[in-house]
Amino acid sequence: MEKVPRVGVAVFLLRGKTVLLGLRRNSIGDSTYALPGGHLEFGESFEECGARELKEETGLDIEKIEFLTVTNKVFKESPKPSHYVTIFLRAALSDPLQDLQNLEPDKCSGLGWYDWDNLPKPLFWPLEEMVQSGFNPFPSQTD
Ligand code: 8DG
Ligand code: MG
Ligand code: MG
Repeated sequence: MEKVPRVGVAVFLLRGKTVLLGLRRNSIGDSTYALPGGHLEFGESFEECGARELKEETGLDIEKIEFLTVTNKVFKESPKPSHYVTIFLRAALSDPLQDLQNLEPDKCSGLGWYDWDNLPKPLFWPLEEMVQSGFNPFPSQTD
């Protein structure tokens, strides 16, 4: 396959002080905790992609989807190096009582809500870098 950058969309799904993370089973970032998300498909908006990936991976319906930031990363550790421009969104649950389901167990060995102040280790390295840089996905108090 031709070496080209691809577009990823990852979602900080926020519930109270917690965020949804999954333990990845993937050649990129295997056995690290990452945000739900996936590849932008032809014709999609970022928000449509985020909502679709959340539904596919977790069964959850989300709302209040907002753009947060974008990263540009080369993943040299995977068998075939890959390059992603990744769009980060934040969102809320449409209905807080929805069931969380791990619908892609071949790609994820477990999903859970984690306190932002006590994130699990190891985080997927691009996410770890964001956290280390002081990035915070929660709306600021002054909003
Ligand atoms: P798809 O077939 O469902 O479209 O893809 P996927 O298997 O769900 O893709 P993914 O690896 O979950 O996400 C696509 C890429 O986005 C990933 O390989 C690298 C980039 N990415 C980041 N940070 C994060 C993150 O925290 N979570 C996810 N899921 N992807 C991320 O740069
Ligand atoms: Mg996916
Ligand atoms: Mg995914």
